[in-house]
Amino acid sequence: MTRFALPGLLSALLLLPAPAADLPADADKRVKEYEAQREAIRKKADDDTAAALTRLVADLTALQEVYDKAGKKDDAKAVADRIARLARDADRAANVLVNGSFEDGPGAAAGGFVPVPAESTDIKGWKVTTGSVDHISTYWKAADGERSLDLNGNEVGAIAQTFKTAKGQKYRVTFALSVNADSGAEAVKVKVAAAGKSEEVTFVKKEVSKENMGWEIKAWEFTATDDETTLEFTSLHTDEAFCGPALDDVVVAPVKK
Ligand SMILES: [Ca+2]
Ligand SMILES: [Ca+2]
Repeated sequence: MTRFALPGLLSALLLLPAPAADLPADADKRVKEYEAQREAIRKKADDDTAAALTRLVADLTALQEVYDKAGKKDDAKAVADRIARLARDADRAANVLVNGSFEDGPGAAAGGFVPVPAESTDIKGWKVTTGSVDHISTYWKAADGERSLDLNGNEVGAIAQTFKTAKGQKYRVTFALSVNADSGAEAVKVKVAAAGKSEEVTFVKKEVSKENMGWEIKAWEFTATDDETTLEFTSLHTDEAFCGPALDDVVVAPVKK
């Protein structure tokens, strides 16, 4: 073994890439040109894809209205759900939320959930703002990952997260909604609110079980009025104390024009 072979051998043994040799300036300039070009191509592809999605969402929204007016409620609902899923999948990489899927929290308890009271920040990134919520682990199957929420912990609850926003920018909120499988209600409502606007979103209970929660993806938009925005989900289900709307997989991303 010569002394010149040693560094290469060590790199191989340690599975480290051999360091690139310093390039002369003219060659380095040419490589950097290529890298800039590559980034521009990627950005254009991203922008074109986002624009195509925006057109698709507009077309599907128009179709949804047609089905709605024709009284074809199931078709309208199926189209709305697909719009939300397409938007969520496109937005996921740009999610501005921390822990939007509630995976980081108090974790598993004997009963498969942990009640989290008002003022608590035990669910990373979020603050319980009213009543209590349950951080669900094994009690039912999450929409995404292993954890989700019951927005009625031991009573009607609410949870909020504050994040940086660009004033005047439109943001899309998508989230998975269901209902506590133990609920006897025919439907539950949640209020989603941000930047002084809010909407009541309903989940109609059909054949919901702990194994198959029938999660629906909902979409809502708001325009930021400040450089910080608070998004809040509030249970409007006051008929039952312990069973409320189930929430998971919250994604917030700027809407590209
Ligand atoms: Ca989750
Ligand atoms: Ca509960």
